[in-house]
Amino acid sequence: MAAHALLNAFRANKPAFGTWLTTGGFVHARSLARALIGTPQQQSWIMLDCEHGLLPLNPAGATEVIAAIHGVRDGPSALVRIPATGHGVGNGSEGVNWQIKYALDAGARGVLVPMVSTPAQAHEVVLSSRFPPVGRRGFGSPYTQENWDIQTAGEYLNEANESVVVLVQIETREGVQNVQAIAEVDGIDGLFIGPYDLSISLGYPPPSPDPHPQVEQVIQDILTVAHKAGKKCAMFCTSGTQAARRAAEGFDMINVTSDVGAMQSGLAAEFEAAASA
Ligand code: 3PY
Ligand code: MG
Repeated sequence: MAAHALLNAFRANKPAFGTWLTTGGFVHARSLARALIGTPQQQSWIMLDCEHGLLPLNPAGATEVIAAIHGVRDGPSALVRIPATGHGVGNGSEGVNWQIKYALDAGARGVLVPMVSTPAQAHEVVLSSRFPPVGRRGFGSPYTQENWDIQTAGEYLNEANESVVVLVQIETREGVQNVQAIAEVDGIDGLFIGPYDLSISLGYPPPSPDPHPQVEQVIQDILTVAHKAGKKCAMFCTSGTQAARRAAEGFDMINVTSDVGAMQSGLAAEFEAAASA
């Protein structure tokens, strides 16, 4: 089986901590993926944010960044958040379908689809992410297996349906109303809570840094529903302190920081230390 730190953590029922990647470039992604190698901390995944980040989804852009991450021995799983949202499904937009194809053909170990609000939208995500007979993903990329470090396209075909992680974001009012039915869709591996969109769609201010208490209640309910349906639940955090709390609450997958956030807070800490001399 190809290296897949996120899936290993899921299977071991251990919290999978990860990082948001918001800017492109091979060297930048490689540096991020290597950052914790040789330390006791494990970065289980890196999310290429092609929704709000400045990363191109086109095959060369995503493929090179995924290759940079997967070239690190014992490194994190590269995942892609696609630009299209669940709202496009069934509304004449093919975005979700072809963007999942680009991300997975580029070798991503999983996909995250923003703003999935109905079980029908979640089912479309599964169909686009899984090969037949489970779904209707097309087969034929000449490159994907290279980015999975396996030899042949046939081996990839055998492994992909079991190993590709399919996540949908719960972050709309309608998504909250339908959360149980979404969690029960076969082929969805987990629900990923976006606390910023969730807050504003429910009429509350964005987290600063923690969510409003009413939103917090909804977050805890989503966690319960996901686990009752036998699915993983993921949470977006912006600091290690928040992430530790979410892990203690039972979240399975937790964002700790972003490339830009880590750079800025690292600079701030070092300059503060320098100025104190
Ligand atoms: C949100 O909080 O809305 C997110 O999508 C997190 O990335
Ligand atoms: Mg969002």
